[in-house]
Amino acid sequence: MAQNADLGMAIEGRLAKLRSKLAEQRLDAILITMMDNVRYISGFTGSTATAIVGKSDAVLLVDPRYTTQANDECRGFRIVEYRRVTERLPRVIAEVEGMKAGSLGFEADYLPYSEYKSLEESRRSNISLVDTQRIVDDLRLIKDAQELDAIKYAIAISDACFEEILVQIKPGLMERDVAIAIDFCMRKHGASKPAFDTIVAAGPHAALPHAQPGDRILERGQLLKMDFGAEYQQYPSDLTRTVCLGQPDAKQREVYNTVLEAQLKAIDAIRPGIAGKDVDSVARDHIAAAGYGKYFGHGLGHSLGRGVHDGPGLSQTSPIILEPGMVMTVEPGIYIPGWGGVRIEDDVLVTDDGCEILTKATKELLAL
Ligand SMILES: [Mn+2]
Repeated sequence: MAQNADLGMAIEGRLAKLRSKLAEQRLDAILITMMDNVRYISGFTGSTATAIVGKSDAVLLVDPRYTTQANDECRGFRIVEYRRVTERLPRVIAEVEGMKAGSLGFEADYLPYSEYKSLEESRRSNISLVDTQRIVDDLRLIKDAQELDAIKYAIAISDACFEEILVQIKPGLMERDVAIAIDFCMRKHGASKPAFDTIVAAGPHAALPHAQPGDRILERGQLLKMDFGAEYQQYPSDLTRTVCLGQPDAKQREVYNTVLEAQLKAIDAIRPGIAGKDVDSVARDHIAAAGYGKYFGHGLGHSLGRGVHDGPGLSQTSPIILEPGMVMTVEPGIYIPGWGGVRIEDDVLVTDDGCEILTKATKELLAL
């Protein structure tokens, strides 16, 4: 797949932002080993590569499987082929512009020890190694136009599949029949693959937030929770809906409405400048006030990007302050052991003055 003009422009923008971060942190270059970061900065779509970005230089090291592909996909990068990365890396670094006696940042959370050891050789040529954290990861929190296009397309695929799947769901099917149908539908609509393992959980099984679809038979009167996403051009969507097989009873209605109200309130609070943990509190307080506080154990949402769980999001432990261009999932849930569970999840883009709900699938409590 040749690199299109939009992606080429996006890569230029990402490199410019990264270089200004390097200048801020007085680094002459950075070694990027985390694959999602490598793909983000270079446009490479393969499984293995290492990037080095300097003040004017950008190098991508690949093994022979990927030389042709990298030359095609990563126009702004010099492509270097290696047999053993630990042998090639120190030599390549020494050749990078300005690295004769410079400081090289590396990703402390993602550099294999064997590669770190090979880098220590480069100390002999007066290169100092500086451990960094989240330089590229933090750039990735704010999506550019190319990324948003891919995310929106992925969301359109999962939205379409939710609607198509509804007519197929009926008592007597197994959870995994529904999961297979969802995955097939997403591929048919252009997804390169499911963005993560599809969750379909019926009745009491839905009390497990991350249940695996199995042989359980769907029965009339059960709630059915489905959490799935499409991957499109390496970006995911993430959608959860809970439906009822037949008419919901009073408790099912009450739990569903509590989750929905919590979700709508939280979405309403999303705007630039608010802390991720405060958005989480809005939903959590609502669920607690309804008496279900102890049944909402997980965080309200996560950053959605090249990875499905793509960095800190909306939770009590998140350090994040929302900024325009971030994409967050908003997914409160109530999970009652022995009874079942409800989760409702949308993907939301933080805008200049609030947010835009990117997910369009209905949130009405459907009785199938
Ligand atoms: Mn999610």
